[in-house]
Amino acid sequence: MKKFIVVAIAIMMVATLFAGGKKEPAVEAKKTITVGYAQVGAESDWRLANTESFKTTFTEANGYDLIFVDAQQKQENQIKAIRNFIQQDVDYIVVAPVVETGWETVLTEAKNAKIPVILSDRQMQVSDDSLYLCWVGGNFLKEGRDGVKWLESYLAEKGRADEQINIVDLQGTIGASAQIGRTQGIEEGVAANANWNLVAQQSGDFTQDGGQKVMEAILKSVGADNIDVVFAENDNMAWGAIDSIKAAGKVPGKDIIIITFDAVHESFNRMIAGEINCAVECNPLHGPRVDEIIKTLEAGGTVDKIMYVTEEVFDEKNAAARINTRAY
Ligand code: GZL
Repeated sequence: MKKFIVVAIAIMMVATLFAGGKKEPAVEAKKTITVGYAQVGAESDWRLANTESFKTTFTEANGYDLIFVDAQQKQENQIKAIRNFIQQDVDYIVVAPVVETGWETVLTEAKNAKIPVILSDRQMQVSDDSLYLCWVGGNFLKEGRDGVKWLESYLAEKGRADEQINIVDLQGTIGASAQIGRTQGIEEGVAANANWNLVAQQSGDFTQDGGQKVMEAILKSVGADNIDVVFAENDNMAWGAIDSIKAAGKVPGKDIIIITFDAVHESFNRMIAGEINCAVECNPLHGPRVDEIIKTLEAGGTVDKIMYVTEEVFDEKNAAARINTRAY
């Protein structure tokens, strides 16, 4: 019996040795995906949150090598960045196009180099939409319409539905999707309400300084007493406009209704403080969305051409309840 056990143990040891010595299949090293990202700039708090969302998603740990370029709101810088990405033969090019037109040539160069282009945030107008793979972002026309809907119900609630309402539209960067869509929504609202008058419309380029300076000039030309509502096509312009409104001796949120777009954290603070009446959300957290698109493609899947993100409307009534649920 003992002999048998000894032999059995010897056989097990030899088997283990061979099993242990079996050539393990080489574990394929995970491929690092190189992504070139041509960002608009750093013009607003929304943009900073958008950039942060990409930088915290496209990390080495998540399998990426991110080449990030801040184009300082200049299309020629974005085009130069895209050409550099092509030269570096990146796996994907991601662009948040500062304006919608002027991209055909450089997108054709990317197509010829067989590098897929993913659009995030703003859109491009191209004759051949095969020049980009897909787009993910906010529905800017709906945002504009939602702001108008909110104003209609707010005025009705205050018994001002039939009053003459003088409106200022502080536009974003002219030609940017967010400006085109929000402006259209606002202009539709003015056309649909005979007692609404668009007394001034000018671009503040999505910056706080731009909002402050343009609003200051409009207050002088139109007269602070002749303005009932300001639509600011992003938060930073709203905050700048509020400084000018205060300097003109008016109370923002009371004397002049303020409706803004983006709804970043600071605008929640200002809604709670009563300076902003309504903030229409435009969600900037596109990093994980683009990551999911790329991972789907890498796994051989397909993605929709146009993907809108869901967005809400916040105002002085729900801001306090929602501020702590906000991620940016
Ligand atoms: C909207 C984005 C706009 C924001 C601004 O998706 O393109 O650009 O509304 C930002 O704050 O500057």
